[in-house]
Amino acid sequence: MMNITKEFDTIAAISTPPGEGAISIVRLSGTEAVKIANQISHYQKKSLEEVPTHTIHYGHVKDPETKAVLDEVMFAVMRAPKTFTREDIVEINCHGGMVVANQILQLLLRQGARLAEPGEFTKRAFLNGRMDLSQAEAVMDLIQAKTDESMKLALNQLDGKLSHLIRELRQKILEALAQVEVNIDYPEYDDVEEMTSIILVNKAREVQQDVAHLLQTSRQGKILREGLSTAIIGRPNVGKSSLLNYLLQEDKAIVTEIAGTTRDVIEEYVNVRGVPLKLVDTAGIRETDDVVEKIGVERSRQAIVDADLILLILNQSEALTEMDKELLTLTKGKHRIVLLNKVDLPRKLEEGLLKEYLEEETVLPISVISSQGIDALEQAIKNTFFNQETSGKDATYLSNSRHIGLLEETNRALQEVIDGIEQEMPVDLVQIDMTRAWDLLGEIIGDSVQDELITQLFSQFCLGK
Ligand SMILES: Nc1nc2c(ncn2[C@@H]2O[C@H](COP(=O)(O)OP(=O)(O)OP(=O)(O)O)[C@@H](O)[C@H]2O)c(=O)[nH]1
Ligand SMILES: [Mg+2]
Repeated sequence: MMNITKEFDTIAAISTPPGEGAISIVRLSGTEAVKIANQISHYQKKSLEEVPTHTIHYGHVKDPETKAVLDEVMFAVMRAPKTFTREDIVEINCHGGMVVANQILQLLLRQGARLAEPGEFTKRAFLNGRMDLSQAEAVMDLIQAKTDESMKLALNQLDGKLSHLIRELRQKILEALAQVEVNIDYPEYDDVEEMTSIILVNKAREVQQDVAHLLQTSRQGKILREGLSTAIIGRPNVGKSSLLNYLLQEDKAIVTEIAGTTRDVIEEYVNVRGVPLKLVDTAGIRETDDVVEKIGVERSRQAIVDADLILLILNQSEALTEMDKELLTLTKGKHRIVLLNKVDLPRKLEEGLLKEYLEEETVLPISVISSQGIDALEQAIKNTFFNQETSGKDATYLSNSRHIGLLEETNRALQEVIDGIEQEMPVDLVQIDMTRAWDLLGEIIGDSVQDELITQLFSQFCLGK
């Protein structure tokens, strides 16, 4: 990790999202940041170059050429190194709306700043040793976080929890490798080869266990990040779209008493008790000659295949139909919750008949119209994935697919160490795999990554971050 702040040119960007807002922030970072900001400031008391660091100042932005005043603003001046990028930073809080912010940005560019690339501020924070790669990725996750839980997860990572764990694992591997070197250099004992093998295999097993444990958390982590893909399935008219609307608390999907209302899948994100769901409303599944509906039905069947969780709706005010039975069979073995909707109406569904198709899943009587049973449904959704109360605070969930991929590779490299020793391969060959495991872990925190990867990763950020 580099500790010395490098000298880069001064970059500028609008850091707030495009669109309407009370304020926008234009940010500058680099050695010339304060100087450039000062050139466009009309600030009565003194020059921005003389103000103490980490202070905020009321003033105006003025075009140095035309002398026209553009906006009334606040200048926040933060000197290196205690800043996000470890460089000098000036943030100009101007009035909301893109016009003003853009004009200020143009002025800064004319004074010598360069337009920042997406993610370049965070990239500098990384290059200047302010954070490691997994922390930089957490910044991106934080921006994209869909729920409180995923935000906590990202914050944890930003805090360096994952990095800390990875460093510990690397340290363990390093110690084993060092021990091997010592043994090879000083072969005072006859059994040195055997001793070395034991050290390597034990360490490999130990680290492999930790890696496996981390990988186990990745399923939850991915859900927290990307949303649990949840398909609402059932024959026409059972109330699928009604349930989607209820959970979203808005009339997103069209609901009518006509069977076959929904023709295509509708996807929406919703947060149910901290679990982000990617909720998929589907066309009611039935035999149909209607061309459009037929395609919809085909997509519904695909949604069953793709879903992490299925909410299978039956209409309990009607007898079980052949299609219900087919759907019960089709979704068997998947994570599913069976919902008996319309309990506000008299029951016609035969309990005994239904039982034949059930396994251990949760079956809930609900009524979307009278809100009955929805609480229980929300709880059941939560329980399906978190057996106990989740606390983003002390959980280190792995959520980033790059990290997951690297840990899986690490796992394989460690397995090769173990297999190699068992097959009595020469120690120096086994050592190569052990070193590879160390390198792979290093890639997670950015200790051994190539430049292209870094460029590619940071380009996924939004502008101004
Ligand atoms: N009585 C009663 N009616 C309901 C309930 N839930 C939904 N409905 C009604 O059932 C009808 C069909 O609802 P939808 O939500 O459109 O059903 P769907 O499953 O999406 O139907 P398709 O899109 O045709 O597959 C509408 O008239 C709803 O008002 C309920 O809990 N009780
Ligand atoms: Mg519908």
